[in-house]
Amino acid sequence: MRTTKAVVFDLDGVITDTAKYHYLAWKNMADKLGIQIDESFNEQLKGVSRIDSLKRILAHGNKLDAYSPEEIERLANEKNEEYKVLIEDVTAADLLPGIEAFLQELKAASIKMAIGSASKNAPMILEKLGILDYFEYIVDVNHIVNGKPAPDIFLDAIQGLGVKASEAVGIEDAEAGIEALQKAQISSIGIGVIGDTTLPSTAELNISLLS
Ligand code: B16
Ligand code: MG
Repeated sequence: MRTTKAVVFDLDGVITDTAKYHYLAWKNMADKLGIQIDESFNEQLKGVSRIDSLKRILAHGNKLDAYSPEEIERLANEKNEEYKVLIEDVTAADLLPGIEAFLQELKAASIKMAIGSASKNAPMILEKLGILDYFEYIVDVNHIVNGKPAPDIFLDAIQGLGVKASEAVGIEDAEAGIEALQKAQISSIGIGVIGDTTLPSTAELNISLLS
């Protein structure tokens, strides 16, 4: 008898690779602000909210104190407008390997599914990918005070699904996300990052990994 009743998915890096578009938009913003960022710095932004990502970029350029909260909000919106243009053409072809088959497998086994993403664009991206209907609950980060690595996003996800932490498994690609799962006492599958179970890619996801 399986004890896992629910799976909570991160979005970016687990279901689709939008990280490259986040990076492009942040890189353009950083260039405008006269701050150098590269792909290795970008690793720190994975799973981190839009505003916190911008603050990390400003801090990296020693410019955090140079901007008011209103200016930070405006710059974050500007980045998001460019990001939305970059993801305009996302389709089901952009699902990461094995994801659709895994979703079908979980659905057939009546395992509940939720999205625990830091992205405010999550519902729109899921719609473009054609997989919105698999998910019984999508965390609305507009109502979450503390983003990853705080446990709040994942605690909201299991509450939304009506399951206990011990009955859920979370899938994450970012260190901040694995830390959030640990704090929520939800066991983790790490994709390219160390979790309770660690996989090199989404292609290895399958139902037999769930206890
Ligand atoms: P948005 P995840 C995260 O998604 C991304 O990894 C992170 O780079 C991004 O800043 C964050 O969403 C917020 O996204 O600007 O669309 O609200 O990995 O938690 O699915
Ligand atoms: Mg992610």
